[in-house]
Amino acid sequence: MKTIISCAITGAIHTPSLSPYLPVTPDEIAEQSIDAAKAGASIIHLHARQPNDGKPTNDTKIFREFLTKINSESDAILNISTGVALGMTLDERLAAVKEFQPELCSLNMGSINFNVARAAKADVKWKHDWEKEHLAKSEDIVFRNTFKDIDYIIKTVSDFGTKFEYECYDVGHLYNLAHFAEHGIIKPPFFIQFIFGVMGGIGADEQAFNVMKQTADKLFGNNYHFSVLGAGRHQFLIAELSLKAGGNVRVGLEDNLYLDKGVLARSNAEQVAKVKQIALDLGREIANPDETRQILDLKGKDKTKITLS
Ligand code: KMH
Ligand code: ZN
Repeated sequence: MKTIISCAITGAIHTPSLSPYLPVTPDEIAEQSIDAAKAGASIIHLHARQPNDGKPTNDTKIFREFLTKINSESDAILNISTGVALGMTLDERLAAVKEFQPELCSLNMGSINFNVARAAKADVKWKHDWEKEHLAKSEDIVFRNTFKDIDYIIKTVSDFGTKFEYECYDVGHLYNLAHFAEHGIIKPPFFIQFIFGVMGGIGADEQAFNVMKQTADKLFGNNYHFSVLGAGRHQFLIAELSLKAGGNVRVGLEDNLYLDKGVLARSNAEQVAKVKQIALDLGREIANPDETRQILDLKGKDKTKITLS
């Protein structure tokens, strides 16, 4: 099976002062997405930010600006977050997916205390008032994804034919996913993102990888495809484990600002190029967007509502 590379372009975790290369405006997000696709990513995972200060937003006008631009210049699969940002209501989180009905959207498979408070202690000059507080307060926020919330997102989104990137931060989340599968609420093939190294979830090492993989094999047999995401410095180590085991990978500045120890990535495309080379060196081939659509059984770009108005 060919390798699917996903790239998560900007997210809602990192803040602009942590890296000058984090894309913030719609033009920056579009440009880095197009370049990441050219570098080998077939899936582009997207959040939006306010252009003036980089604060995460669910504003669909801002989403429209970059979604249409990426769509006109790239054939990549656009994947819109339903996590959006800590502290938003479920309906706020679903606004963009409802409006644009993309081929893919994220679905977070459990509640966690997604703690990035350590980053508030970074030795940087903060450009915007909101940044430090945004990071610091995460140690006391539950990223809420109850069974009822998950069910609500599935019911809302399934009418659009949008499929999911199932975000699993710990082993229990795989069992949560199995619950929805067993009740026929979701249908295979399941595209599962194993997430390692987010504080509040499982750690990022080989043993953790094996636990997630073995548990998913037990629960989903041949009915799933896995990808991995290692947060921060764990990104490429975890990617390599997945590639060796026949899996897929997600990189991007959403989850890691660096290319190497102490070296900031100057773009998302740099990280895509690096992971693509690791994959090629391991003898893996890279899936293009249409091959990825086939593997994940996606509805196709023409069936989304990503239009100019
Ligand atoms: N940043 C990832 C660890 C979402 O957008 O719904 C999780 C994520 C969630 O990408
Ligand atoms: Zn995300």
